[in-house]
Amino acid sequence: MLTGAGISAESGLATFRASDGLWEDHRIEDVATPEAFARDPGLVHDFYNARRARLGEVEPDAAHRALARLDVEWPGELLVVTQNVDDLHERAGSRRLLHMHGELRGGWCTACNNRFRWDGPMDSFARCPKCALPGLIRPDIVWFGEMPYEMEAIDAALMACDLFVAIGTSGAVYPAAGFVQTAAYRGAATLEINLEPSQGRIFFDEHRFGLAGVEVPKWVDELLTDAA
Ligand code: BV8
Repeated sequence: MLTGAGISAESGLATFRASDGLWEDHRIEDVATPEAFARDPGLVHDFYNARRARLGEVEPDAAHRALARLDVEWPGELLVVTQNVDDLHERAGSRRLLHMHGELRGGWCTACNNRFRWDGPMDSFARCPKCALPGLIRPDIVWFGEMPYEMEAIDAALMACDLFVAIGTSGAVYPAAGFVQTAAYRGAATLEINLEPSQGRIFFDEHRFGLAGVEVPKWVDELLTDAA
């Protein structure tokens, strides 16, 4: 399963490409690339500090909770790969979860390579909890041009899955946007649950259009009823 910003929209977190999207306030190049961070670390820290602070103001929605129920009750293999850097899936209770683009509550020391939890604001003077060097930590977020995390585990899951479901993603960013093609090529069934058709619409066998908070609980109910 692959989730994107649309699954957190009803929790109140901005998506990237909607009119209220984050990118509207900033050009991607100005905040979500290593070059942007090298050019203006303060701007990038501010961008992520605002989003990290927002996490304390929102709750998981019905779609996150439905996937957490599936995590508990589904008898077979299951993996949620999220492109989201929020913590709403885990706060809803999902355990079999991978953050392929990192996490807002994560920090990374570019001096000693230590990765650590970081809940408060981060700035250019903050010290690494391990090596204590100042000014060399960054958000543990995968920026454009950087390799997403856990790609081996994700590829293994794509090669083994019988069903691939994308929820709340526009299919605009790779390699995530290509996962459906890998799954479909191998003969897995493919389902898209989204407000509108994504850029990868032609690769999905089935579509359920509507709010994730409505469509995902319905789908999980059906899946668990059929599996019973
Ligand atoms: C890499 C963390 C290589 C940051 C993110 C040209 C062609 C193809 C590819 C490229 C290209 N040029 C460059 C590339 C590669 C590039 C890329 O894909 N660029 C795009 C713009 C073309 N990709 C990369 O750089 C990736 N790395 O390729 O590395 C490499 C190889 C070897 C060694 C080293 C490097 C890294 C990409 C990761 C970037 N980081 N996130 C942060 O969060 O700040 S990406 C970020 O944007 C998200 O994580 C997510 O992936 C993407 C946003 O997409 P969505 O989540 O889908 O959100 P969006 O708003 O777009 O859509 C929401 C959907 O939900 C909509 O469809 C909407 O209708 C729907 N919706 C809304 N509300 C609801 C709803 N649905 C249901 N219910 C609702 N209520």
